[in-house]
Amino acid sequence: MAKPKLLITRKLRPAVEARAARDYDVILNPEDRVLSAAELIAACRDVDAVLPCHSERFGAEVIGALGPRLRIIANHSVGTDHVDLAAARAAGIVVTNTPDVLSDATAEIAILCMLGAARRGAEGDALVRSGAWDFWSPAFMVGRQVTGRRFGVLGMGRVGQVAADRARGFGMQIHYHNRRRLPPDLEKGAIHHDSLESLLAVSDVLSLHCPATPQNAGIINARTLAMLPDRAIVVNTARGALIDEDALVGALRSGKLFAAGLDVFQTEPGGNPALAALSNVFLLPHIGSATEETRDAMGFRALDNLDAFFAGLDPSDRVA
Ligand code: 8YV
Repeated sequence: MAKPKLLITRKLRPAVEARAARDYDVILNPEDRVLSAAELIAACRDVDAVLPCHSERFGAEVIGALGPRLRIIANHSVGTDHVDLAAARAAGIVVTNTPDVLSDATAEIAILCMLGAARRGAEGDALVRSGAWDFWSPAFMVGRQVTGRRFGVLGMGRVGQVAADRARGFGMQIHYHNRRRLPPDLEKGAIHHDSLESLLAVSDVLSLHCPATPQNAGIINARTLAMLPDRAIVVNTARGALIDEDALVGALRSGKLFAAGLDVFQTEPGGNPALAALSNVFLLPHIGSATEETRDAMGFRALDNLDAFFAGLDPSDRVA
Protein backbone atom coordinates (compact mmCIF):
# COMPACT_ATOMS: atom_id res chain seq x y z
CA MET A 1 0.00 0.00 0.00
CA ALA A 2 1.31 3.48 -0.85
CA LYS A 3 2.53 5.53 2.07
CA PRO A 4 0.46 8.64 2.89
CA LYS A 5 1.96 11.79 1.44
CA LEU A 6 3.10 14.20 4.17
CA LEU A 7 4.23 17.82 3.85
CA ILE A 8 6.63 18.92 6.60
CA THR A 9 6.77 22.70 6.48
CA ARG A 10 9.95 23.36 8.51
CA LYS A 11 13.27 21.70 9.31
CA LEU A 12 12.83 19.19 12.14
CA ARG A 13 15.29 17.17 14.23
CA PRO A 14 17.16 14.44 12.28
CA ALA A 15 15.58 11.53 14.18
CA VAL A 16 12.12 12.97 13.57
CA GLU A 17 12.75 13.47 9.86
CA ALA A 18 14.18 9.92 9.62
CA ARG A 19 11.09 8.37 11.23
CA ALA A 20 8.82 10.48 9.02
CA ALA A 21 10.70 9.38 5.90
CA ARG A 22 10.41 5.73 6.98
CA ASP A 23 6.63 5.84 7.34
CA TYR A 24 5.47 8.56 4.96
CA ASP A 25 6.11 9.84 1.47
CA VAL A 26 7.61 13.09 2.76
CA ILE A 27 7.77 16.45 1.04
CA LEU A 28 10.07 18.93 2.80
CA ASN A 29 10.10 22.70 2.49
CA PRO A 30 13.74 22.93 1.41
CA GLU A 31 14.21 26.56 2.41
CA ASP A 32 13.00 26.16 6.02
CA ARG A 33 11.14 29.47 5.96
CA VAL A 34 7.54 30.43 6.68
CA LEU A 35 5.21 29.51 3.84
CA SER A 36 2.84 32.24 2.70
CA ALA A 37 -0.88 31.52 2.40
CA ALA A 38 -0.56 30.98 -1.36
CA GLU A 39 2.46 28.68 -0.95
CA LEU A 40 0.72 26.72 1.78
CA ILE A 41 -2.37 26.22 -0.37
CA ALA A 42 -0.27 25.09 -3.34
CA ALA A 43 1.93 22.80 -1.24
CA CYS A 44 -1.01 21.17 0.57
CA ARG A 45 -3.06 20.47 -2.52
CA ASP A 46 -1.38 17.16 -3.33
CA VAL A 47 -0.73 15.77 0.14
CA ASP A 48 -2.79 13.70 2.60
CA ALA A 49 -1.31 15.33 5.68
CA VAL A 50 0.68 18.36 6.77
CA LEU A 51 2.97 18.72 9.78
CA PRO A 52 3.34 22.48 10.31
CA CYS A 53 4.75 24.66 13.08
CA HIS A 54 2.98 27.62 14.68
CA SER A 55 4.56 29.79 11.96
CA GLU A 56 2.23 28.52 9.20
CA ARG A 57 -1.15 30.20 9.37
CA PHE A 58 -4.16 28.11 8.43
CA GLY A 59 -6.84 30.80 8.46
CA ALA A 60 -10.35 30.13 7.16
CA GLU A 61 -9.43 31.29 3.64
CA VAL A 62 -6.43 28.93 3.47
CA ILE A 63 -8.45 25.99 4.82
CA GLY A 64 -11.27 26.76 2.40
CA ALA A 65 -8.82 26.61 -0.52
CA LEU A 66 -6.97 23.41 0.46
CA GLY A 67 -8.98 21.03 -1.69
CA PRO A 68 -10.29 17.58 -0.86
CA ARG A 69 -7.05 15.57 -0.44
CA LEU A 70 -5.66 17.03 2.81
CA ARG A 71 -7.17 15.15 5.77
CA ILE A 72 -5.08 16.10 8.79
CA ILE A 73 -3.04 19.03 10.14
CA ALA A 74 -0.70 17.47 12.73
CA ASN A 75 0.84 20.50 14.41
CA HIS A 76 4.34 20.58 15.84
CA SER A 77 3.15 22.95 18.60
CA VAL A 78 0.88 23.01 21.59
CA GLY A 79 -0.65 26.32 20.52
CA THR A 80 -3.27 26.08 17.81
CA ASP A 81 -4.12 29.75 17.39
CA HIS A 82 -2.56 29.64 13.90
CA VAL A 83 -5.30 27.24 12.77
CA ASP A 84 -8.95 28.20 12.38
CA LEU A 85 -10.33 25.16 14.16
CA ALA A 86 -13.96 25.87 13.24
CA ALA A 87 -13.03 26.10 9.55
CA ALA A 88 -11.04 22.86 9.83
CA ARG A 89 -14.01 21.10 11.43
CA ALA A 90 -16.31 22.41 8.72
CA ALA A 91 -13.90 21.14 6.05
CA GLY A 92 -13.62 17.72 7.74
CA ILE A 93 -9.89 18.19 8.43
CA VAL A 94 -8.59 16.69 11.67
CA VAL A 95 -6.24 18.91 13.72
CA THR A 96 -3.83 17.73 16.44
CA ASN A 97 -1.24 19.43 18.68
CA THR A 98 1.68 18.38 20.92
CA PRO A 99 0.76 19.04 24.56
CA ASP A 100 2.75 18.03 27.68
CA VAL A 101 6.09 17.33 26.01
CA LEU A 102 7.09 21.00 25.95
CA SER A 103 5.92 22.04 29.40
CA ASP A 104 9.31 21.63 31.13
CA ALA A 105 11.26 23.44 28.42
CA THR A 106 8.81 26.33 28.22
CA ALA A 107 8.64 26.68 32.00
CA GLU A 108 12.46 26.87 32.03
CA ILE A 109 12.29 29.77 29.59
CA ALA A 110 9.64 31.51 31.72
CA ILE A 111 12.02 31.34 34.68
CA LEU A 112 14.90 32.56 32.51
CA CYS A 113 12.73 35.49 31.37
CA MET A 114 11.75 36.26 34.98
CA LEU A 115 15.33 36.20 36.24
CA GLY A 116 16.72 37.94 33.16
CA ALA A 117 14.22 40.75 33.71
CA ALA A 118 14.55 40.94 37.50
CA ARG A 119 18.36 40.78 37.55
CA ARG A 120 18.96 42.85 34.40
CA GLY A 121 20.48 39.95 32.48
CA ALA A 122 20.42 41.50 29.01
CA GLU A 123 21.90 44.80 30.20
CA GLY A 124 24.69 43.05 32.05
CA ASP A 125 25.52 40.74 29.16
CA ALA A 126 25.62 43.66 26.70
CA LEU A 127 27.89 45.66 28.98
CA VAL A 128 30.50 42.94 29.43
CA ARG A 129 30.29 41.81 25.80
CA SER A 130 30.76 45.33 24.42
CA GLY A 131 33.94 45.94 26.41
CA ALA A 132 32.32 49.06 27.94
CA TRP A 133 32.32 47.64 31.49
CA ASP A 134 34.74 50.01 33.20
CA PHE A 135 33.10 50.63 36.56
CA TRP A 136 31.80 48.72 39.57
CA SER A 137 30.11 49.92 42.75
CA PRO A 138 27.59 48.48 45.24
CA ALA A 139 25.02 50.76 43.64
CA PHE A 140 25.72 49.42 40.16
CA MET A 141 23.22 47.27 38.17
CA VAL A 142 21.00 46.64 41.14
CA GLY A 143 18.01 44.49 40.26
CA ARG A 144 15.03 43.08 42.14
CA GLN A 145 15.11 39.81 44.04
CA VAL A 146 12.28 37.42 43.21
CA THR A 147 12.79 35.12 46.21
CA GLY A 148 9.79 35.34 48.53
CA ARG A 149 7.74 37.47 46.13
CA ARG A 150 4.38 36.60 44.59
CA PHE A 151 4.31 34.74 41.25
CA GLY A 152 1.03 35.29 39.39
CA VAL A 153 0.11 32.74 36.73
CA LEU A 154 -2.47 33.70 34.14
CA GLY A 155 -3.58 30.35 32.70
CA MET A 156 -2.72 27.48 35.04
CA GLY A 157 -2.61 24.80 32.34
CA ARG A 158 0.25 22.36 31.82
CA VAL A 159 3.00 24.95 31.26
CA GLY A 160 1.64 27.31 33.93
CA GLN A 161 1.68 24.50 36.51
CA VAL A 162 5.32 23.60 35.78
CA ALA A 163 6.35 27.27 35.83
CA ALA A 164 4.62 27.56 39.23
CA ASP A 165 6.54 24.49 40.47
CA ARG A 166 9.84 26.07 39.42
CA ALA A 167 8.90 29.42 41.00
CA ARG A 168 8.12 27.60 44.27
CA GLY A 169 11.80 26.67 44.27
CA PHE A 170 12.55 30.38 44.72
CA GLY A 171 10.26 30.51 47.74
CA MET A 172 7.68 32.42 45.70
CA GLN A 173 4.04 32.39 46.72
CA ILE A 174 1.93 31.14 43.80
CA HIS A 175 -1.29 32.86 42.73
CA TYR A 176 -3.30 32.01 39.62
CA HIS A 177 -6.36 32.84 37.61
CA ASN A 178 -7.98 30.16 35.51
CA ARG A 179 -11.44 29.55 34.15
CA ARG A 180 -11.70 26.58 36.50
CA ARG A 181 -10.10 26.10 39.89
CA LEU A 182 -7.61 23.20 39.95
CA PRO A 183 -8.05 20.19 42.26
CA PRO A 184 -5.85 20.33 45.39
CA ASP A 185 -3.26 17.82 44.08
CA LEU A 186 -2.56 20.09 41.10
CA GLU A 187 -3.08 23.36 42.95
CA LYS A 188 -0.37 22.48 45.51
CA GLY A 189 -1.33 25.36 47.78
CA ALA A 190 -1.46 27.99 45.01
CA ILE A 191 -4.04 30.69 45.64
CA HIS A 192 -6.86 30.78 43.11
CA HIS A 193 -8.29 34.14 42.01
CA ASP A 194 -11.68 34.11 40.39
CA SER A 195 -10.99 37.29 38.46
CA LEU A 196 -8.07 38.59 36.43
CA GLU A 197 -8.22 41.87 38.35
CA SER A 198 -7.78 40.10 41.67
CA LEU A 199 -4.74 38.17 40.34
CA LEU A 200 -3.15 41.32 38.92
CA ALA A 201 -3.39 43.15 42.24
CA VAL A 202 -1.03 40.64 43.91
CA SER A 203 1.34 39.68 41.05
CA ASP A 204 4.86 40.93 41.73
CA VAL A 205 5.73 38.76 38.73
CA LEU A 206 2.94 38.11 36.23
CA SER A 207 3.63 35.14 33.96
CA LEU A 208 1.35 34.52 30.98
CA HIS A 209 0.45 30.95 30.09
CA CYS A 210 -3.01 31.21 28.54
CA PRO A 211 -3.88 30.47 24.89
CA ALA A 212 -4.18 33.31 22.40
CA THR A 213 -7.91 32.95 21.84
CA PRO A 214 -9.71 35.96 20.31
CA GLN A 215 -11.06 36.75 23.84
CA ASN A 216 -7.52 36.85 25.26
CA ALA A 217 -6.08 39.15 22.56
CA GLY A 218 -4.60 42.22 24.29
CA ILE A 219 -5.65 40.99 27.73
CA ILE A 220 -2.56 42.75 29.10
CA ASN A 221 -3.16 46.38 28.15
CA ALA A 222 -2.97 49.87 29.67
CA ARG A 223 -5.98 49.18 31.94
CA THR A 224 -4.75 45.82 33.24
CA LEU A 225 -1.09 46.86 33.53
CA ALA A 226 -2.21 49.70 35.82
CA MET A 227 -3.67 47.09 38.21
CA LEU A 228 -0.32 45.40 38.87
CA PRO A 229 1.69 46.33 41.95
CA ASP A 230 4.14 49.14 41.24
CA ARG A 231 7.47 47.89 39.84
CA ALA A 232 6.04 44.49 38.86
CA ILE A 233 7.63 42.25 36.24
CA VAL A 234 5.73 40.84 33.25
CA VAL A 235 6.82 37.54 31.66
CA ASN A 236 5.39 36.24 28.39
CA THR A 237 6.31 32.85 26.95
CA ALA A 238 2.83 32.14 25.52
CA ARG A 239 1.87 34.36 22.57
CA GLY A 240 2.61 37.96 21.62
CA ALA A 241 -1.06 38.60 20.88
CA LEU A 242 -1.83 38.53 24.62
CA ILE A 243 -0.10 41.88 25.17
CA ASP A 244 -0.81 45.35 23.82
CA GLU A 245 2.87 46.12 23.17
CA ASP A 246 2.39 49.91 22.99
CA ALA A 247 0.88 49.84 26.48
CA LEU A 248 3.70 47.60 27.68
CA VAL A 249 6.32 50.03 26.32
CA GLY A 250 4.49 52.85 28.14
CA ALA A 251 4.47 50.96 31.46
CA LEU A 252 8.17 50.06 31.10
CA ARG A 253 9.11 53.66 30.26
CA SER A 254 7.11 55.19 33.09
CA GLY A 255 8.58 52.86 35.71
CA LYS A 256 5.17 51.35 36.50
CA LEU A 257 6.84 48.06 35.55
CA PHE A 258 10.33 47.28 36.76
CA ALA A 259 11.01 45.09 33.71
CA ALA A 260 9.62 42.54 31.27
CA GLY A 261 10.95 39.20 30.07
CA LEU A 262 9.53 38.22 26.69
CA ASP A 263 10.00 35.19 24.44
CA VAL A 264 7.06 36.01 22.14
CA PHE A 265 5.95 39.10 20.23
CA GLN A 266 3.08 40.35 18.12
CA THR A 267 5.39 40.33 15.08
CA GLU A 268 7.51 37.22 14.62
CA PRO A 269 10.16 36.87 13.50
CA GLY A 270 11.36 40.38 14.18
CA GLY A 271 9.95 41.53 17.51
CA ASN A 272 9.19 45.13 18.39
CA PRO A 273 11.83 47.88 17.93
CA ALA A 274 10.22 50.07 20.62
CA LEU A 275 10.65 47.24 23.15
CA ALA A 276 14.16 46.46 21.91
CA ALA A 277 15.16 50.09 22.52
CA LEU A 278 14.45 49.76 26.26
CA SER A 279 17.08 48.66 28.76
CA ASN A 280 14.62 47.09 31.22
CA VAL A 281 13.62 44.19 28.99
CA PHE A 282 15.03 40.70 28.56
CA LEU A 283 14.16 39.42 25.09
CA LEU A 284 14.37 36.00 23.44
CA PRO A 285 13.39 34.89 19.89
CA HIS A 286 10.52 32.44 20.63
CA ILE A 287 12.68 29.58 21.91
CA GLY A 288 10.43 28.30 24.71
CA SER A 289 10.40 24.73 23.43
CA ALA A 290 13.79 24.83 21.72
CA THR A 291 15.71 22.06 23.46
CA GLU A 292 17.02 18.93 21.76
CA GLU A 293 14.92 16.70 23.99
CA THR A 294 11.72 18.67 23.58
CA ARG A 295 11.96 19.16 19.84
CA ASP A 296 12.52 15.40 19.44
CA ALA A 297 9.52 14.72 21.66
CA MET A 298 7.32 17.23 19.81
CA GLY A 299 8.21 15.74 16.44
CA PHE A 300 7.56 12.19 17.63
CA ARG A 301 4.28 13.24 19.21
CA ALA A 302 3.12 14.83 15.95
CA LEU A 303 4.09 11.61 14.12
CA ASP A 304 2.25 9.50 16.75
CA ASN A 305 -0.87 11.53 15.98
CA LEU A 306 -0.42 10.95 12.24
CA ASP A 307 0.21 7.23 12.75
CA ALA A 308 -2.99 6.90 14.79
CA PHE A 309 -4.98 8.80 12.22
CA PHE A 310 -3.76 6.73 9.27
CA ALA A 311 -4.36 3.54 11.29
CA GLY A 312 -8.01 4.58 11.47
CA LEU A 313 -7.86 5.61 15.14
CA ASP A 314 -8.70 8.89 16.84
CA PRO A 315 -5.36 10.67 17.51
CA SER A 316 -4.89 11.27 21.24
CA ASP A 317 -4.10 14.98 20.78
CA ARG A 318 -7.02 15.79 18.52
CA VAL A 319 -8.23 19.37 18.96
CA ALA A 320 -10.59 19.46 15.95
C1 8YV B 1 7.18 26.35 19.01
C2 8YV B 1 5.06 27.00 20.31
O1 8YV B 1 7.82 27.52 18.81
O2 8YV B 1 4.18 24.90 20.87
C3 8YV B 1 3.94 26.08 20.62
O3 8YV B 1 2.79 26.53 20.61
O4 8YV B 1 4.90 28.14 20.14
C4 8YV B 1 6.43 26.43 20.26
O5 8YV B 1 6.62 25.30 20.95
C5 8YV B 1 6.80 25.82 17.73
O6 8YV B 1 5.55 25.83 17.25
C6 8YV B 1 7.69 24.73 17.27
O7 8YV B 1 7.28 24.14 16.14
